[in-house]
Amino acid sequence: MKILVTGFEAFGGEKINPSSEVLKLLPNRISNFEVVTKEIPTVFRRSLTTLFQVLDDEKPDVILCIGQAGGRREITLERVAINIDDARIPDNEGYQPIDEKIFADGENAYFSNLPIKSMVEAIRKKGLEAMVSNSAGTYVCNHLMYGLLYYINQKNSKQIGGFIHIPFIHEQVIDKVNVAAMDLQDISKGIIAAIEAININQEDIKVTGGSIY
Ligand code: PCA
Repeated sequence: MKILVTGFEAFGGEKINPSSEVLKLLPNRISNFEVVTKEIPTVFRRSLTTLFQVLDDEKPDVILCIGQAGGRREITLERVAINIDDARIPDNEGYQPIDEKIFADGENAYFSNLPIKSMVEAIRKKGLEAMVSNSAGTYVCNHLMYGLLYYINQKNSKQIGGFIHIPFIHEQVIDKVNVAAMDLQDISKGIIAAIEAININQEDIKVTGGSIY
């Protein structure tokens, strides 16, 4: 079986994006998955043309997209992607959509079909903070996750996929006050544990991932 893991290029004035750095630390095999990686541009339109091209070329069984959520403490497993682009800052090509649908013929939202609860638990077992997130935001990460699930839905494919947001790494917060960060090695340990928890034929575990906001 094959898993595609994607990360994003740096954006918003940062020099690096930990989601791309983590790709370099992944082994070629994780449990029974052959691992393929791809860096995605932090650009609304090109993020999806790039992703769809790799999906067509590699035909992975599982797709795990990763992005940076600066300010979050935990590795977060996204539950849902919504059909809206509402950019707080322009993307890397200067485009800043406000309240635009991603796909006119898409659902309002798609749920991740990864076993997010099992993945959270596996990361926690490594001693790292993890939780379910109920919003991937309205920027390029939500756009990519929505596009991925739209693609799977349109093709009626058996692929499973979803999105993980990761915190800043320590190097990124040296000049920031009171902003959470995680060690890059720990993030990669967490991602590997999350991938090991993916079993295509098994239902997710039933534990709470709820939060008030
Ligand atoms: N994070 C951004 C886009 C690229 C990334 O790594 C986001 O959360 O939308």
